[in-house]
Amino acid sequence: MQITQSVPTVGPLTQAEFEQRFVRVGRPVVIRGMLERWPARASWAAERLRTRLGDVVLRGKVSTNHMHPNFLAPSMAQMFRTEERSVAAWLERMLARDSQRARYLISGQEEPLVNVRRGQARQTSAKLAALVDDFALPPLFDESRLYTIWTWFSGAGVRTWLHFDNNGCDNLNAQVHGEKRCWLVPPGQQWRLSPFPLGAAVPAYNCSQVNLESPDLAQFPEFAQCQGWEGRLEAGDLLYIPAFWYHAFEHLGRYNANVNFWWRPTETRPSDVAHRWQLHRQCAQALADESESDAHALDGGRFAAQSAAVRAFLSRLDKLALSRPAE
Ligand SMILES: O=C(O)CCC(=O)C(=O)O
Repeated sequence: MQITQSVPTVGPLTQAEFEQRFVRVGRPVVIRGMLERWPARASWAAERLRTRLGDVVLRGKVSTNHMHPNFLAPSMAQMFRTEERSVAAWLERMLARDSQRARYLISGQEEPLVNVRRGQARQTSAKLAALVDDFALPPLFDESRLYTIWTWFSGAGVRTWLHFDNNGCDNLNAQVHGEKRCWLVPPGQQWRLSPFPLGAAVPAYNCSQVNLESPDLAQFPEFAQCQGWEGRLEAGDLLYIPAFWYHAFEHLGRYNANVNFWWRPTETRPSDVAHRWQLHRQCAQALADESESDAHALDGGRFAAQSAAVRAFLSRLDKLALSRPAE
């Protein structure tokens, strides 16, 4: 991948400025200086978290190496393995002195902090409820559009795999402690990223098959021409990831704590990724008659249960969605 742009860093913004300069045009940005008053900047330090939540048992991710998920692992069970242990035990593993520490990641996928579903009251995790008073919703989007809030805790060396958020939402990711490097890829570049095909055995249709850290260009030659953005998040920064941008992170701090906010955009900006996501959702709904699938469920699995004919049809549509755009 070629890095053609750096994610710009700006100072505090009003909602109107943010909307006009970044959301409307779907451009990423790092916003600095808007989290100064958050108690979490002190109270989510590893030691304080251990004191406050040490005995709370949480489910978290366990990779075979530092990649989350590690799509190079030989089985799906290893790619998506999770385990339960106390927060104190997770922190001990994440802060260990050896490289094993990068095998562990706590994310909201297993325990969302807050969920808001259409027409329903806000649901807060009973286990993590103590954390909700430690931050404020960034005053950059309408609260009525909030979809979900997740927390993320990790040690040094973790890398999350290149993916787009399959909830269709805009995302503000707050770096509370530590540091991260991020890579963002605009939706128009999707055809160069070779996402896992719809209806395939690995249901992660929102993840690239390419290992960003060591791309196999013989298998994915188009990736060499892919044009991406790179950015850096320091403690106190807020990263805006527009809906349908692919993104991946490298966790640089010895201890990293983040909270991120997804909200439903007022309108879906048209893009290759959005169209393919809509195709997936419509097929999923038609097949399973679901009202609203879970935000990050890797729900392609349900296609695998369908007949070979349905899967072949989906895969033909998907090839069209992923083909090289006309010049
Ligand atoms: O922090 C990370 O590694 C992943 C964050 C992410 O994927 C997100 O905010 O959507």
